[in-house]
Amino acid sequence: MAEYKFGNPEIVEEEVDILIIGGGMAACGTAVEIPRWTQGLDLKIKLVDKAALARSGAVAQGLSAINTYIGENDPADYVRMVRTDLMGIIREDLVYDVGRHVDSSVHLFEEWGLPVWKQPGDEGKKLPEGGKPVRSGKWQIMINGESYKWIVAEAAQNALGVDRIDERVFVVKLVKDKNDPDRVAGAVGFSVREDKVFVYKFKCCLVACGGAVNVFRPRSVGEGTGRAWYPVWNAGSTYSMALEAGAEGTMLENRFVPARFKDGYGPVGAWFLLFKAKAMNAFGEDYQVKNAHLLEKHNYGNHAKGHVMGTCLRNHLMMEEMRNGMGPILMDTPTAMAKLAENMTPKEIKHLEAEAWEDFLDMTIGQCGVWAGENIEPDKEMSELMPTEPYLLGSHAGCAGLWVSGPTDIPGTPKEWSWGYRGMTTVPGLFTAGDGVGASGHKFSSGAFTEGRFCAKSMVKYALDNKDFKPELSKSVQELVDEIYAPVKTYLEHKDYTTAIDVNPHYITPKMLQFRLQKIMDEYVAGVATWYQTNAKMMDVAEKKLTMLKEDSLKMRAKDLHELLRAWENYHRILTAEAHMRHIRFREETRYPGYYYRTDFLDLDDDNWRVFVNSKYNVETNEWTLRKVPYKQLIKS
Ligand code: SFD
Ligand code: AMP
Repeated sequence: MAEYKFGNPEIVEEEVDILIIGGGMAACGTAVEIPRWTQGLDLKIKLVDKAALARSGAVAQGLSAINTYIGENDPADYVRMVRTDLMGIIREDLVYDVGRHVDSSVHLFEEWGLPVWKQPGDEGKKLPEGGKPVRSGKWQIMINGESYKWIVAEAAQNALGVDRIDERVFVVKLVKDKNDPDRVAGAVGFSVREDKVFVYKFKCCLVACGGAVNVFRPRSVGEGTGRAWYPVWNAGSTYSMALEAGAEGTMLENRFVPARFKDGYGPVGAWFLLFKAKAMNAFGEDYQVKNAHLLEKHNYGNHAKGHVMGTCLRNHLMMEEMRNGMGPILMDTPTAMAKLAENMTPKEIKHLEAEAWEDFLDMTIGQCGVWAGENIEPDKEMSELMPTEPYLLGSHAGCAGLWVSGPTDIPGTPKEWSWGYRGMTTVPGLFTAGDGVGASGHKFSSGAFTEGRFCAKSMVKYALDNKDFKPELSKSVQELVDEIYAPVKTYLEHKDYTTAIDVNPHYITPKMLQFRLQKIMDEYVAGVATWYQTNAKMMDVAEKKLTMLKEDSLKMRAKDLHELLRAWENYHRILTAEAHMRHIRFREETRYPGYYYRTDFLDLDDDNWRVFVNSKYNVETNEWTLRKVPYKQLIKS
């Protein structure tokens, strides 16, 4: 086979006013909203996505529910639910802001053609016309969502126009301004299809590249290693690029360990909430009842009362069974379906069966593959549940992310939570949304999109307020290109040293490096290998190993564009992993049992730790600074 030749990239330079980095739910929200604020203005805008907009990000496969729709509920209650779920520490200003605006986003989705399930008699009636949705839970509504991302992306594309979208360009780093080192002025990336480097200059940008997946060793092995619950192609770019640019991170100790249908990673929400299924241990015992007393230990239960049992606490009760050898944990799908079918006609029963399959066909097709491959008929046989490897994210039942400026009109909000433009990080000109925003989980697809809309408005304002700002990059274009293509150079220089392409003392393959990262995180930073347990000593070892890994990452090779992508994804993962480890080590308590345990500080300690943990990274000196930031309750209990 002819060797693929590359290594001398064409350089594409472009100056815009606003750059949108990412093409997921949040970025599409920005794209859709931005024309509303730029009418009659001569602002240049560009959206750049590492993949194809129509199927990029977490919603690539579609979804079967929209998990945040307030409807008849009170946004203040939404804040109470999120606060309880995330163990008492959230930015209530941010969460409330999402709550009061999110429904209008869902109405847009429906207007664009997303089928929202309706109550009998209300079919054909849109939500704003009073059509009552089928709720799976208090906050969630059911959709036929296989084409959810297509629909949203099409609206984004129509709003911006195809010329203002660069697809298949992976952004590697942000570049500071030459004259004002506090602010960002550019971004640099490369095409994953052609030998091309893109250098953008801008007045401001949105970084909305989703959360971080494959930082930890996944449960899936061999050819299934690419399988995960969250999107494998979101590699922590949001966190690493922003942290390197000097943005303050918040709650990066938090993670999400979802309980999922084993091996296929099928979500459980619809089964628990809509189909009313129960989960049990292998001996038929309801572990939530059996282990309820565990909540009294270590003060975990302090935050379990009131509005919802926190997702991590549900995990905690389940994991106790697994640790004690009482597994497998089973989701009783047959009983749930039989109960629902009690008063149904045969035709309705068929429809119910179809819905059970569709829940996964719409968003996690792999789960249907597992059912089909293992001859599991969900109405006849139970399915195993399993807690997955940890993910870092800020939009689902987790709150890792960046510290952003909030709304100004919510009574009691500390002044220092709002420093100018809604959604801007602590770096002037750098905005984020969706998984990027920390301390405000449970936004899901609709909330992420809504946060993107907030940023559209504030970025336009920022661009106009800084009309005379002329971005100049702190590094030359050639320096940036050399940096990005360094793994290619490493490969080309050394490839002939050995006869086996993957074995070479001068380089490491991105795949091997990823294995190393995942092993470190799994074994020392509370991955599945230790049942999510760690302590300060283990993290000291992790620090040493991560430092060496970071050094070695400069020796990653890229024999083609695919490997160049993998190399930079891994680089983003390493920085994200380091932030996560340092935050966990700083927080000397176990705030999220079921997500991770500090075995040296097993108690939840509200007196000392009901605070945000914020961090800053200095890319020049490689130093981290962590600090506590007081939590403030804005919505009364
Ligand atoms: O069932 C770069 N989510 C669910 N949300 C719901 O509302 N309902 C559900 O049913 C949900 N469930 C669910 C969900 C996700 C997944 C994977 C499954 C099931 C299987 C969560 C939402 O999807 C999630 O909250 C939002 O999508 C978050 O939005 P955002 O914009 O923060 O992230 P994104 O959509 O993944 O987009 C990221 C984009 O960035 C691009 N990108 N581009 C350029 N350069 C780089 N370096 C980049 N790195 C990444 C990506 O291509 C993408 O466009 S359930 O479990 O509850
Ligand atoms: P999941 O499918 O697990 O991603 O969850 C989808 C939605 O249902 C999210 O809003 C979850 O918080 C919620 N959810 C999932 N399982 C439960 C449960 N057992 N009790 C309450 N809410 C749940």
